Amino acid sequence: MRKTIIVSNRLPVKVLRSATGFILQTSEGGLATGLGSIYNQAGNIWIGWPGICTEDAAEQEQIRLLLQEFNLIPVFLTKEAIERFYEGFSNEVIWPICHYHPSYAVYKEENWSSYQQVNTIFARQIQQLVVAGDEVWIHDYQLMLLPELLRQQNDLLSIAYFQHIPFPSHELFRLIPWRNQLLRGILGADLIGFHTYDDSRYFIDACVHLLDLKTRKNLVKHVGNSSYVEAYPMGIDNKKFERLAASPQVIARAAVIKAAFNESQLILSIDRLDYSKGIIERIHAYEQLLIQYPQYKKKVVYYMLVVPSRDAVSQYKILKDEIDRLVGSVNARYGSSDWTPIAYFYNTYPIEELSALYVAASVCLVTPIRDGMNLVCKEFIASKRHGKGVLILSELAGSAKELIDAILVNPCEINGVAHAIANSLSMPEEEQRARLDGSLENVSTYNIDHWVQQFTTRLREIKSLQQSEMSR
Ligand code: GDG
Repeated sequence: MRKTIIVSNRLPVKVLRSATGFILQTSEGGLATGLGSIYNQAGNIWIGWPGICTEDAAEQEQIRLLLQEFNLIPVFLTKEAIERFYEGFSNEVIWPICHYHPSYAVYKEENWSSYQQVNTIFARQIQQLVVAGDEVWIHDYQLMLLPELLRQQNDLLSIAYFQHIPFPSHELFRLIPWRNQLLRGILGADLIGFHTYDDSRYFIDACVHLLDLKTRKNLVKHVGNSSYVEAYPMGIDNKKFERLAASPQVIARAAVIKAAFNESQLILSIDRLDYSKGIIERIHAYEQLLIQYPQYKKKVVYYMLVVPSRDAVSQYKILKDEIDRLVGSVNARYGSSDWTPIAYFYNTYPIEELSALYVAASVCLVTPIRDGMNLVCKEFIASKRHGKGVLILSELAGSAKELIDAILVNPCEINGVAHAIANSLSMPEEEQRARLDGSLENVSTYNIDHWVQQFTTRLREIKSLQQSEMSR
């Protein structure tokens, strides 16, 4: 029987040491939920790094057994590999280039070697598990070389690659010294997916300009294979966020949060610590709101949750210091003994707390400089089936292509964002509801199940198309 293998850098669980051995911490992320419908089925599996480094064979065996009953298979990586392949190459070359920050890219041969090695480790492990006809769905930019490595080993696999981050213009991608190997790596897949049509076009352009390949519409032709390159905007588990938002516990918690801020209107942002998320620009925009619309002083609070991420990478440490400094400066300059303009938290919260924040917020500010999709804005919308609220969304987030009823802004236009916040704070309730309903329709229809369904159906369609072409 044909099986499906999901592959990602990280498994949807984290293995933690406990007093008696190891325990699993499950991920509540949308991807884990959506793909649950696949890997939880008997015979299917998910392969990835379990979030812990150990070179002890007995410990590895213990972890393997622990994961096995959830259809999860660990790929063990050394600390050095995590530093070079993950932090050094994935997050210091591919991430900044794909997010239009070329000056943050650090090109080191040893990190590139590690990236190749880790992709090869994944390929070897998968090779032991697959048979002809199986489907392999590879997730994200840490594994760009994997499709081709698998294709070389087994021509009869159905291989799909989905990239969760943007794909940049070929003029940027060409800066990467190993750009052609990366492109060829991805092209091992039969189906290549991005969140937006633009990203898919940029990828096709890169294949034309950098590899000199021929294309026909969304089909890229190359030696031995051809790949379909298409857009699949990812959705969320909307029902989960609707359910949470309607639960008495979350409603009560939202009331407590609002009371803690003297019933001020809350402006909310939630991002991982990342320079692509536009956090610095957003603080400047909020400061402009306080300068240009002083009537909002003591009437609003900017609740800013920054989730710790990649703090071993130097650019992230610098960003964290800059945020700390800027928040301190705004609070010191505009605050008073009875009002702190920015409530800033550097923490990870349980999903119930996020839900309470979505419910309590009057405005949700999602203003990345670049974002493949951005799920926070969709979660905010799903949490607003009842009640009111306004979403301010960067036109540079993939989600802006779908959530056209949000207030769309250019995150670098600081005054524009400040005006958008002011307009949102005073927006009539009927307009808020109409905009929310428009977005809700999108978020509910194109949810995570729809995304998984569309993508996997298309992969099967492409495979049977290829088979009928071969038999002709
Ligand atoms: C990448 C792409 C693309 C945040 N804080 C907490 C927490 N979260 C959850 C949110 C949301 C997720 O993390 C963040 O997703 P985003 O889409 O906003 O951003 P990235 O992490 O950069 O994700 C992005 C995504 O992949 C999917 O393809 O949209 O463009 O960059 O779900 O709710 N969850 C919990 N506690 C927190 O404190 N439990």
